[in-house]
Amino acid sequence: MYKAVGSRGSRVSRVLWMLEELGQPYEFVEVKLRSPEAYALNPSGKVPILIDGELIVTDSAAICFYLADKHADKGMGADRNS
Ligand SMILES: N[C@@H](CCC(=O)N[C@@H](CS)C(=O)NCC(=O)O)C(=O)O
Repeated sequence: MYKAVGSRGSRVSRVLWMLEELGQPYEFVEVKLRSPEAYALNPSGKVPILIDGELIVTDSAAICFYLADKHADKGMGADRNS
């Protein structure tokens, strides 16, 4: 299951919205900005952070593109053929 890491009111809401739109189950892991928990996952200490198994993806836009590509069947990504 995906883990969406962030603090309430942060850009993690973009990731949660994307996961909801894709119908993917996820766990919201609340961490404070620039906390030891955030730094452990992202050298900048910033959120949001997506954990997908062994993979860690940071930056809300990158996370949304990653999810859109991974779940291309849901039609949330760019149509690179047009
Ligand atoms: N471009 C990044 C920006 C990430 C970012 O600045 N996140 C804020 C929370 S919304 C943060 O962690 N701020 C902590 C800081 O800059 O010290 C993204 O879209 O994810």
